[in-house]
Amino acid sequence: MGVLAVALAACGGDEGTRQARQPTPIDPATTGTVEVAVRFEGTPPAMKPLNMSSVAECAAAHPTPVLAGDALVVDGKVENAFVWITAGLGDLVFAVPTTPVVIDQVGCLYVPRVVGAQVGQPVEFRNSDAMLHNVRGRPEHSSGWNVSLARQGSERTLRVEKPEVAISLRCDVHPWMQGWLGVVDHPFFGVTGPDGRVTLRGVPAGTYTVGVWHERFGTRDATASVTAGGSAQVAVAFSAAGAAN
Ligand SMILES: [Cu+2]
Repeated sequence: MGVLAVALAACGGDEGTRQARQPTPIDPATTGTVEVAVRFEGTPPAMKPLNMSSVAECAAAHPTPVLAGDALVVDGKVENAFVWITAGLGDLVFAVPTTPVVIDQVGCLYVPRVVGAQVGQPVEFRNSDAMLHNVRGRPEHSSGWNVSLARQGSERTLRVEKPEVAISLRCDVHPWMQGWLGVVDHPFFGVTGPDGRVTLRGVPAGTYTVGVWHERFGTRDATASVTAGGSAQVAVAFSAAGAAN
């Protein structure tokens, strides 16, 4: 029995070591911000109306037609683009937030549609609908999942092990449901709002590559040079030539 106890303790120790990596101390006075503006040049592609007629309770949740939500552009400002630092952070280690990122299911839609999380951060799937949903995630670099949220108020929390932008979220019951989860190993990420903008705060002074991902428009890279107390402006544009239809 003594041998078994030692073996189990060793396993637990390995796990603990990885999670106990000490965050690199960063003096806030040495950091700046990156302000990213994402635009679409030209006429954005149309969004198809979702056909929920096969499931009456989903259709009943929407008195007016619902568009797919996969190409939200107003006055050239792109909503729901995922923005993150893709290179330049070197060996810096960052604390993993314990506050969960919440992805709800409301009216047979993911809310929000596009969301970011850090590696190891709790990601909570919630069902606010009165009907069953499942959430199927098939990342390429981490373990996949298929969780069932049978009742209103059901919730399930998981953690993604490796960075990946972006992981597709689907529901087998309602084939129009589509969400996206961007996972990175640092805190410098965000999703553009209706103003097409994301602000990354507390970025150590340095030069970085900033990635922008959009589910239909593709990806773009830009360079940002951050100075202590400064604000680096980054403008990224998609165009009709690069958009998937
Ligand atoms: Cu569903």
